[in-house]
Amino acid sequence: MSLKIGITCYPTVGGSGIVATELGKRLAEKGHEIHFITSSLPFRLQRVYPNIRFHEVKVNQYQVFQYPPYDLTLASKMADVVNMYDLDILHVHYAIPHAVSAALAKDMSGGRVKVMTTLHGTDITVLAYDPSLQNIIRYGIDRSDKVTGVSHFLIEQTREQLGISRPMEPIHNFVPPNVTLAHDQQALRQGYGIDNDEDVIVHMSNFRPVKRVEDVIRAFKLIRRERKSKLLLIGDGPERHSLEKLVHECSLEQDVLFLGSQNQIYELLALADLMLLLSEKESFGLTALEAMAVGVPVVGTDVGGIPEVINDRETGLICPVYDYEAAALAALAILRDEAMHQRMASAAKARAFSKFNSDTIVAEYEQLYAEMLNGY
Ligand code: GMT
Repeated sequence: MSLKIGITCYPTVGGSGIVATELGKRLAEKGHEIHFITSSLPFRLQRVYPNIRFHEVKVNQYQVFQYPPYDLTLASKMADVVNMYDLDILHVHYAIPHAVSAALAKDMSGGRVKVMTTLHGTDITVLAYDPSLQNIIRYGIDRSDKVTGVSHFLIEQTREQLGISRPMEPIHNFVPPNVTLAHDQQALRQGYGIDNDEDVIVHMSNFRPVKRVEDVIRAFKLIRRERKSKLLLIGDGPERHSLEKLVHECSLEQDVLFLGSQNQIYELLALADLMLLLSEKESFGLTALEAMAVGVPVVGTDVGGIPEVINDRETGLICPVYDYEAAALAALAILRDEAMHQRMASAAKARAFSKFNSDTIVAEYEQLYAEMLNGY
């Protein structure tokens, strides 16, 4: 059955926006009518889909408002779109404000539309610790018809942190069933000045303090002592300047490449022999999965949902958070042993496609949509 689905997310760079956009695209390909109700066009949309519409949420600035009321404008826009296009479902990504705006929109539009909220992480692992926000997050979750979280860890955390007992379903993030690379990888390596005998380590994030990119650079410094290698840093964010300073202090300018935010991430990830993801908080770790999808093993920390993505000793290695020396040793163990590296690279790709394949995961969402519409 073809459904009319409104999707709201943070459309700028970030895992939750990527997952929401990719989900919208897959659902559109399966014949559903998708309406993105967001503050700007989701950045991963990239091509035209006749059955995807975009509804921009624009907050007008009136002097009377000390703070622009984005949440209310969003709710009002959601209600408009529900009424105008007769939506079956509002699927919102991130509890606040999106789940709360959706609850209001549902009330405003007569209560028929169903609301699904997908929790992604910082809405729970950071914001739910703030007493001034706990009630509103709990409200958004309780008023949703279905709630999903991107890892078992996140569901547990939500229960513990907010004392929520309602059913919540873990649905993991996903990657496409096959990733095709457009560029000649050898030419790309040369373009970046990577010699044939060099290892390539990659890290990709939004360079926020929780990502511990500093640990990535310190671990790389230790790896670099033993092996000729380059570190590709993909992404941008508040710590970039201080990280560039750190690279300078470590005299690593020749070997650490800041690539900034990028769109063609699979082309870049595929250049790497290994990914480092050393976060102190991570409800899932989409970047690790994206690396695995192109056969790159990952050294990740033992936090949040990372161990649900990386199978320790099979598709990479798990090391203690804040211990960049342990991360460097783990990376060296993989890089030194060609057979182990090959085995982990193949296992990473196989796991990405068997367990986190978009076909399977999107079908899980569709199953929940059907249950929700049937009143389960
Ligand atoms: O990690 C971030 O800072 C961005 C954040 C977001 O809201 O997009 O990512 C969260 O959602 C991603 C997609 O589900 C997950 O892969 C990330 O692990 C999660 N981030 C955190 O939990 C810190």
